[in-house]
Amino acid sequence: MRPSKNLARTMAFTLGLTLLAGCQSQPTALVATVAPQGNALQQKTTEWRVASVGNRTQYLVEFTGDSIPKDFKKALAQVGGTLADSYEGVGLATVLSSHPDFEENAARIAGVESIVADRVVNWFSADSVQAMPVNGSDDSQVGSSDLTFSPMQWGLKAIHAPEAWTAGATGKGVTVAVLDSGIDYTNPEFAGRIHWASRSFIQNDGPNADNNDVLDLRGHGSHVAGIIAAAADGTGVTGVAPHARLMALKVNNYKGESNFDQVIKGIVYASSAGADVINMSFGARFAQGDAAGESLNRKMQKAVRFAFRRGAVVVSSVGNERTNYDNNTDIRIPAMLEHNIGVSATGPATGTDYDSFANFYSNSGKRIVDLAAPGGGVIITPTGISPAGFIYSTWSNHAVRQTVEGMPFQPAPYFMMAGTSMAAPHVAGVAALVISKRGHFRAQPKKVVATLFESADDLGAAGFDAQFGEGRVNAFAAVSATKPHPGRGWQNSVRFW
Ligand SMILES: [Ca+2]
Ligand SMILES: [Ca+2]
Ligand SMILES: [Ca+2]
Repeated sequence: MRPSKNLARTMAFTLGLTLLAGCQSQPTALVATVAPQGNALQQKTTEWRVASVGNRTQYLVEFTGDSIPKDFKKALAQVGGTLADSYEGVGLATVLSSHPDFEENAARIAGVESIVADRVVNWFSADSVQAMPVNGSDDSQVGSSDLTFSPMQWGLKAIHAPEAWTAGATGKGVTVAVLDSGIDYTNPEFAGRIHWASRSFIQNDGPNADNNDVLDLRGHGSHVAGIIAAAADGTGVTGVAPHARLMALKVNNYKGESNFDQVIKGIVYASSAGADVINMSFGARFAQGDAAGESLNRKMQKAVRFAFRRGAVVVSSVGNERTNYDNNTDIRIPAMLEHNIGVSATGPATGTDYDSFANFYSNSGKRIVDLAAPGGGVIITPTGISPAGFIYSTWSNHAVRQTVEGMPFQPAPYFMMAGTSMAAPHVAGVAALVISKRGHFRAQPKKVVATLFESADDLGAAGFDAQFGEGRVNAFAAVSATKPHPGRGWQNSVRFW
């Protein structure tokens, strides 16, 4: 077991700036964190502790098939275990035991493929960066007194979202599940579009929290949700798919922590409750040779494969450690999972080039990256870092005040950030646009993915490459694609992802 005392000190993104409520155009806090130079981040794996309930250890069981063997509960009791949850059709179960030989004995139960102790991780910890206060914000660029930040939303322009809206694709009728820290549903940006099946899988989240509440006590989930579907109402920000419905599934607490079971529950629940798209802007990294880490990866893979079979398009961020995963054999979850679109980040290095690879922080590697999307860039000016490179979105008015890597977190309706956490929801939003425009693509993730891949704008090295994958997602081209690839058809035109 590894120490957990540092789990809460890390963060999900590389840069941030708060726009406080009621402060009009004057941001009262401008704090950015910048990745250290060199390779300091590259050896970092995610800290963890074994998941437990009271004095019982929590285990994840994988079955040889997708169903639960009929006598499993009884066999479990015989070796000192209790069934906590089972996922029929997925082939997974969560069990508890305090018996010292439980893992060994349970592995011998008929139908059990493998069993592993669950881990609590901080899903944002691999993104840990060094904090640095930055002065010299250009207030004239930070929106106007009516809190309209649309001129700052370069990401929407970069992916040609406005042209997609004009073409009639707005995400209407599509549900996007946001697996994250919850959503601040009190923000008018989400009014009337939070799915009734939204649900929390986190207990005791922060001070005074209602256990069943999906209210976002961190802000990260609300930022992701706003990128996907903030209202096109003339104020604040606009999402990529402003008419999409959001299923808020809280699987990370306000510190960013949870166990694998909670994330698996979120994936299985989302796909069972009818989510068309699932966004996961978080991740964990385990070293090659970490057999339990590899086993947890396989459990998560079963859940993602189930989501695929149920018709959901699964999207995740590839992480902010500035690491090329083609140069290592580490386990990156969920980015490396099959049937999951791994998204790297682009960001402006100057005022107008929106398509630079975000080499300040974005991971790369053909085995994790499928597509690239705006995540935010670092524009260095004589007076500091310009806010023009960030991604603007909603935050949470209920965020718990905490200091993460020297950066103060506080309640706010809007926030600007950078990271692959911001890139993935741009792709999730475009997937929602494609599904809304082409109703017959609903529940056919392969066709949606083929469309996203084939319509992406190729960047960097010609064709599929380690930084941009198939290229930077293009919303207008994606919703305009009307035919399968000539001679190949939808089913064969997509690279296995
Ligand atoms: Ca808005
Ligand atoms: Ca390329
Ligand atoms: Ca993939």
